[in-house]
Order: sequence, then C-alpha cells, then structure tokens
Amino acid sequence: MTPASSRRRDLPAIVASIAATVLGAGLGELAAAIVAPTASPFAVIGGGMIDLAPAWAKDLAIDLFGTGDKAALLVGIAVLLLVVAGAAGVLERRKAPWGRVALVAVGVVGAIVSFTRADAGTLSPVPSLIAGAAAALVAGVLIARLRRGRASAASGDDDGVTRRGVLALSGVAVLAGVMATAGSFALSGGARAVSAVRAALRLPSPATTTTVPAAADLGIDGLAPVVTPSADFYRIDTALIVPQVDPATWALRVHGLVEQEVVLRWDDLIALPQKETVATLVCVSNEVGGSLIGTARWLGVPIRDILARAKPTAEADMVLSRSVDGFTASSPLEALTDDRDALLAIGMNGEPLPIEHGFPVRLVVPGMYGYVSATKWVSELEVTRFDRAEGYWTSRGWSERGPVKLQSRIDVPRSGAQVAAGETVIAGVAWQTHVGVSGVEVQVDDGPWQKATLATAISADTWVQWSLPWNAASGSHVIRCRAVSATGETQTSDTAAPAPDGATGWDQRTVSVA
Ligand SMILES: Nc1nc2c(c(=O)[nH]1)N[C@H]1C(S)=C(S)[C@@H](COP(=O)(O)O)O[C@H]1N2
Ligand SMILES: [Mo]
Repeated sequence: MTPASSRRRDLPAIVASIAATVLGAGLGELAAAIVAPTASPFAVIGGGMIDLAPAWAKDLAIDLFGTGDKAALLVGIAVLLLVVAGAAGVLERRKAPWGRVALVAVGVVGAIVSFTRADAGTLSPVPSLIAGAAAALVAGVLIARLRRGRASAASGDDDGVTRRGVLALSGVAVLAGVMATAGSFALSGGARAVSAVRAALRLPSPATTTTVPAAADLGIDGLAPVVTPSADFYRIDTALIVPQVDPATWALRVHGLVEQEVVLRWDDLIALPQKETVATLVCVSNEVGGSLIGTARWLGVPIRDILARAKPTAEADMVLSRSVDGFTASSPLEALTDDRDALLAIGMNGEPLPIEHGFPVRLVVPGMYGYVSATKWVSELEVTRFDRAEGYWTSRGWSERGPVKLQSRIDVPRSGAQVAAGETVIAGVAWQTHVGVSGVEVQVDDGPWQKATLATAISADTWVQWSLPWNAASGSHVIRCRAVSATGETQTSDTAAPAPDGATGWDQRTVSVA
C-alpha cells in the first residue's frame, strides 16, 4: 500500500468523523437546551476561552472584530472543532480506537470547563459529555464500516460501495446534527421569554430628571449625537450568551462588611424613588479616537441609598459588584456613596435596559471606566476592601482603580475624508466624566492652537460636543485636538496604550482638501 493511497482512504474517514462531530455537537446543544440551559458546549468552551485569554488577545479581538468579536470566536471554535474531528477520523482509521478516544476527550474537556463557569450547575457537564460520546460512537461505527469494506474487498479500490454507503450515512448524521441544533434554539425559549417580559414592562416615572438642553447638540452631520441611541450604543462584555434574567426572580444581595445584610427584589427596587440622569459610559479599552463610548439617559435608584440601608463598616473601602454570569467589578466605596449619581439602573433612554446592556438591573457610575463600575445583570454588591478582593479585569492585569482620563475625539471631518476647499467645520466630542471639560483646542498642521466652541454641557458626567469653523485650503492637512478639563488640566500628548488604565494621547486626522 503506497502512502498516497493510504492518504486517499483517509478522506472518507475524515468526512465520517466530521459528520459524527456535527451530530454530537448538535445533540450536545439539544441536551443543554433541555437539562442545562447555561451549559451549551459551545458557550462553555467559548466562555472559558474568553476568561483564559490574556488581555492582549481580548484587545486584539475587539480591534479586529469590534462588537462582532463573539461571533468571530464561535466561528473560530467551530473551525477548530472540525479540524480536530478530521484528525480524529484519520487516527481512528489508522489506529482505532484512538480517534474515538480523542473525540471523547474533547467532550471531557468541555465538561471540565463547564464546572469552572460561574453559573455551573450539577448537570453542566452532561451536554459536553453527550456531545463527545455521541461523536465517538458514530465516528467509530462509520469508520469500522470503512475498514470492513476494505478488508473484504479484493483490491484497494473495490470498496467503493461501502464508501458511498458511509458517505450517505455521514450526510444523514450532518442533517440530524443540524436538526438537533435547530431544536436547541427552539427549546431555549428562555431568551424569548425574557424579551417578552421586558417588552411588557412599564418603568416607574422618575422623581427627579436631568433635562438635555437643546444647545447640547450642535446637530452637525457626522458628529456623534449627544445622547446615543441604545441601538448604536457600544457593547463590551465577556458574556458569550447574553444572560437572561427575569425581573420576577432577580434579587440583589448586599453583604460583606456591612452592619445589615440587605436583599432587594425587583418590586422593592421599583417602589423606591427613581432618578433619571444622563451619563457617558466609556470602556478602558477605548483607543484614542475610538468608539467604545456612549451617552444615555439612565433611570434608577442611587446606589448610596441601598448602601445606606446596609451600613458599610468603617474598614470597608471597595464594593465588588457581581453579575449573574460571574463578572465582577471593583468600585471605590466612596464613588458609590459621595454626591455623584451612581445608579442601580433599570432604564436606558426611556426604556427598560436592553438585554445586552444588563436587563433588568446594572450599575452606572460617572467618572469610572466600565470595567470597574458598570456591572450588567448585577446580582450582588459585596462590600469589602481593595486589599482583600479584586475584580475580573484586575486579576487579568488591569488597574484595580479606573478613573476616566481626559480625552477628546474628532468626528468631523472623518479620517481620510475628501473635503471641498472653503468654509467648513471641524467638530467632535470631549470628556472626563465626573470632572467635566472647560475647553477644547484644535491645531491644523503646525499652526497655533485655536479655541473651539463648546456646546452646552448636559453635566460634568457627560461628554460635550465642540466645533470650530475652518477655512480649508487645498492640500493635505493634519488636524488634532486636545481638551482642557474643568480643573484646568490640559490633555496630555503622551501616548499610552489602553492597558492597564486607559489610553492617552491626542486624536489626529489627516484630511485631503480639494
Ligand atoms: N456582567 C458584565 N458586566 C459588564 C461587563 C462584563 O463583561 N460583564 N463589562 C464591563 C465593561 S468592560 C464595560 S466597558 C461596560 C460596557 O457596557 P455596555 O456594554 O452597556 O456599553 O460594561 C461593564 N459591565
Ligand atoms: Mo470596558
């Protein structure tokens, strides 16, 4: 037998093993939908990869795929799985039962990872084990047929009938796998149920509101609107499958270094006086000039009101907020109890929080990057100390505290834009949430720094729009901007990467004027 003909005979084994794996994965997803909705093998492995991935890999994924990072990860896992399945097919044909062992091992890895997930239950390993076992069983049967077909054939190529039969069975396995996957989607009605609850929900009206002055929005084409529509609001989190939390079963436990443990349910929360504020939320991963920032009207109860009931003890200096999916954020106790509008938010832009933005309850803390404050799907506030506990990203190398840095961005003209010569406008946004911005300066090429006009600020907790008229001469121009904070600090030109505590440097655009 020549190596070439051996390799050719690998092909039907590869097809059979991949088909068996598609079937196993489908059955695993179906089993998850029935017995352990949070333990979908794909979600478990993907979630484990997100948690284990080093910070640079997370940044790279956000850079490459933006908010499509999770879809990209799922596709990546599927491709990897099919490659492993193909290899297992070759192994099984040449050295049975090692191919089956490999497929079972993949299931066992999924089962082990499922135990490490924050929302693990006793049945969590079951779907991955079923997936691995089914894939191994079916691959074993199909490849054994191929081997028997060869053994009974007189020459290497006479077993075509067996091969065609196995290929047909592989097709059936793929079809069954796809149907099982579709069934799992149909069964995981939890997601649809929570959407329905959300759609029917009526929010209480606020006792106090913040109005958005008309002059807060300059209405310039291409400039980010001062209040970001929820549908355009950036989304960053580690949740591969968006947690589905029913307000009817939601509860917030406040515990740790407190005199009085407090458990707050949805009905308790909406019975309290609600405040509507406008605040800008920004991600620590936002690059200079980046778009991981947005501003919304938030409705909710000041966190200090809840903490006042629990009475933190004198030694406490941090609150570790925890999400139902295990994510944690460490916020200074002071930022949650001083006079700022740190909210336990239930509404965003006049509607219940969108599910991917934390429905039914999240935190919003002006002045802090999201990773140390803005816990979505929040279920716990543990009052503790910075020297005793740390948040999700802190344990992955990011700073334990994350006050928002002074920044500004040019929105108009866009980078690389073609601008007609003559009177035009340069415009953008600037922020240092909870400090405020007192001015923005713009430099064209190496000319003098010119003062831009600021729009009316909604508050120190929001970004502010700015603009500057520009008489553009033909040629290529470099535009840069820098903000001045309400405390008189000028935005630094020193460049720093987002890790570990936020990017610095000036935003700059090159535009060509014709
Ligand atoms: N449960 C949970 N909450 C979370 C996160 C997360 O990964 N899980 N990410 C935080 C980060 S890093 C940011 S920047 C904000 C983003 O909030 P948004 O998706 O509503 O814009 O949510 C924060 N809250
Ligand atoms: Mo973030």
